[in-house]
Order: sequence, then C-alpha cells, then structure tokens
Amino acid sequence: MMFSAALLSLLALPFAAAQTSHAVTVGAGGKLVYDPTNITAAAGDSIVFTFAGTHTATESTFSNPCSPMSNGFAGTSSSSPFTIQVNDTNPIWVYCAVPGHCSAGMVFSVNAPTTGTNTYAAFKQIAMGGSPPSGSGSSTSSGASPSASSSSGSSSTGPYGSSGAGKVAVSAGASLAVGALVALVL
Ligand SMILES: [Cu+2]
Repeated sequence: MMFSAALLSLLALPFAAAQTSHAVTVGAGGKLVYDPTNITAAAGDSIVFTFAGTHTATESTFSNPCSPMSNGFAGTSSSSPFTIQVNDTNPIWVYCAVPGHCSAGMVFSVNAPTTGTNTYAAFKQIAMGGSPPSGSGSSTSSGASPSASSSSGSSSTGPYGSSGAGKVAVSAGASLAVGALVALVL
C-alpha cells in the first residue's frame, strides 16, 4: 500500500512538475509595468509573457537591472506570447529593453527573495537609478553587460604598466586588449 502510493507519486512527479503556467501581461493597460510584477514559481513551471504594446521581456541580473544578461532570454512584442521555462527556484530578473522603460521601473522578477537585500523592490530601485543595497560603486561585475567600452579600440594605455592594467580588467573587451598587449610584449 505505502509502496504503491510512493510509486504513484514518483510516476506523477514529471507530469506535475510542468503543470503551472504563469501568465504575465507586459505593458498592461498601456502602462510601463509587468502584471504581476513579481511571481513565485516552482521548477518546471512556465511563464507566458503576453505583450500589450511594444515592450520586451529581457533577462538581466540583480546588480545590472537594465542590461541584458549574457546568454539570457529576450522576448519581444513580435514573439508574443513568449514562454520561458523555470528550471529552478533561483531568482530570475527581467526588464524591458525599450529605451526609458527600465529606468521608469519596468522590471519583473521570478522568485525574488522577500527579505534581505535582493528583493524585487531593491531591484526596481536600482533600475530607477538608486544605489544597490550593499554595492561597491565602480564594479561592472559579472561580465554580463556587453554595452560599455566597446569603443576601446585605439587605447593609449601602452606606457602604463600592463601587469597593473591586467588586474583592473573591467570587461571582456578590456581583458582581450590587455591580452593582446601582453602577447605583443612577449
Ligand atoms: Cu517597455
């Protein structure tokens, strides 16, 4: 009896895991909002973004709310409805990449902690230009943002010690440039 019950629940697991579909309306009512703004989802759930206007659902990171995460998802109005699968219960951070929308607070999260520093409210605050709760100012962190420093082609950092520069490395581009410099020196 107990054995068969356990077996049953085991068999049911893969099916149960995929069952919850969370609907999110992007730009509901013509406003710069996701509705709802933050949801709790289980592993195996799906999230369906339906776009009510020209917006995106672009994955980002907590510390850089308005920059795309490398290898993150990006749904747009033209791909509506756009569905993502939730693979685990780690937070997922999302913003609208239409210029001006993220800084107006158009952000969304899945499984954001409800306490501590990395809440949805804190995420939104950073998106709107506030300071991260425990942030150290100048770090560009996580290599997630491909935006800045793409125009570093003709650098004039040559005369300054390249070993020192290597330790500063703020972006993939800069690291590559330093690497090339080192290669030249060798
Ligand atoms: Cu938008």
